[in-house]
Amino acid sequence: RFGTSSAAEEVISPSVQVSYTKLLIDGNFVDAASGKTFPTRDPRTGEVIAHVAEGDVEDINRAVKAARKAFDEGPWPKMTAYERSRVMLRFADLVEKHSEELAALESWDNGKTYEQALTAEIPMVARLFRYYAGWADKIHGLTVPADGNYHVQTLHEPIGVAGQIIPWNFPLLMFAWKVGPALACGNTIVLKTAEQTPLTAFYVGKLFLEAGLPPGVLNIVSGFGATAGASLASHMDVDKLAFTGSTDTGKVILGLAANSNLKPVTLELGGKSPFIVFEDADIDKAVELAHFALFFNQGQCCCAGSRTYVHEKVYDEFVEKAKARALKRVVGDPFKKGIEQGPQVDSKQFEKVMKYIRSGVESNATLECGGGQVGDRGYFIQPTVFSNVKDDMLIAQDEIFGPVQSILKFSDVDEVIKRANDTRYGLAAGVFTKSLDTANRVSRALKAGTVWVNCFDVFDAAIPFGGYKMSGNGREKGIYSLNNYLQVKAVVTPLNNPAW
Ligand code: TXE
Repeated sequence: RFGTSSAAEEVISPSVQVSYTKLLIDGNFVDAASGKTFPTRDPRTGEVIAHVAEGDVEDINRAVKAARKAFDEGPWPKMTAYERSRVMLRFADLVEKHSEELAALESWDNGKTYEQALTAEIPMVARLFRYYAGWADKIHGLTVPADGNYHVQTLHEPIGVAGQIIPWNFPLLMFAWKVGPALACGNTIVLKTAEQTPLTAFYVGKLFLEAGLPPGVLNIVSGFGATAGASLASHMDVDKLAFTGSTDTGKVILGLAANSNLKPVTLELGGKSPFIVFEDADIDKAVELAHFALFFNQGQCCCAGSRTYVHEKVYDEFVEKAKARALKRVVGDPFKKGIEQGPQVDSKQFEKVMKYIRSGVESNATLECGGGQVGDRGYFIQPTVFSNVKDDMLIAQDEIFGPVQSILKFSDVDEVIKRANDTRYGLAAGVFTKSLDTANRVSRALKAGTVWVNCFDVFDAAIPFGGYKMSGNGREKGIYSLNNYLQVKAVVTPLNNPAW
């Protein structure tokens, strides 16, 4: 173990069984058409947790057909908005009722700590569905004062069958961000889970049926990206696609959508977010938040504060304290009390992070602490801190997606704004200062979808989230996400036309 915890041996999770491993299509759990399955593994050990149905083209076709029928024939889009919101509220209650099993399953499949899943993520899932249930009966168009003698109105209609492809870092939260607004607007859905973490989506799929969601409204297909994912992205009968994942895969998906039926695509992709500490900041707080901004969820956050810029006057003090904090970080079995960091999700991510650590060392950044594996099984990595990082180093440019903090030095405001923006990404940023003028100036100058001032990773169902530049397009959460799932129809009717 890296760091220590007095109570770290106490197991705090309930035992949980894997009850659902088949595709959810048209209200039934079914095998893949091919009969194939694939293993999902425990990141603590690499051992197989369960074999899960491996969806492919034929299964996506079946799921899209069910979603199409449920959309065209109802009852979902034809139910009153109030009835739809009631289903979503009942679902949120069921999520809360089953929160311990859900958190345990999420932790087992992903490696995140049980405590984090139980106290932060599952409650946010329930909150998000309640938030969007509240929107369901408040979505409406406008009357438009057009020239001429016409009555002009806009109707905000559901877009149809939504395809949704989600990643593995926050399996249930990503499910909620996608499914919540789509359902509130009256759409039907085919969702593909990430191959690393298929388990919890099936579980909540069952809860949705229990809540009264009609069959075919939400179809869940587990499987791989190049097969099931690509066939969803290129399907001619999918009306909209939402994706969260890597920038490279985002490009592929946009191409598939363009080359099929030009379905609109929203993308939430990678990031390399700056976390800027000015000389007047409360250094102890900034150290703690910079640590949290990077190491939270094993560093597997698209918005991780992965370029820590610190003013030269406080740089040495900051590095010393950041190193001390990382050395105290408790790494171990995510089911045990007091553990702050579990394993990376799989061997591929583990290898990727280790490769970047080697690259940091080779490019002569100073390795302050960490850099190695914890233990000899599973995918645990020591909390790692590099100082003297330069902008052109790979570790300052690429998304590492692991517990590796890179600390860079700056001297003035204009310089740090320029350097913070000098990246292909633009997802988030953090600004730490006691000066309102500096905070306002920098937050307006940064090209990022979210700027957190003297805080970080503050998420709320109502706050929009999304990227500038190659971090994606469109916004999720809040009122903004509704537009992704609506068509606007203008209806024009002549008034007092004698010919009629
Ligand atoms: O991502 P992919 P991977 C970043 C992070 C990570 C890297 C690689 O840097 O290290 O991406 O992770 C599906 N057509 N992020 O390989 O490939 C896939 O099955 C359709 C940041 O896991 O983007 C999964 O469901 N779908 C990110 C989803 O895309 C395809 C979160 C994500 O996988 C597909 C995750 C294809 N051709 C990784 N290929 C974030 N923004 O939070 C793959 N998929």
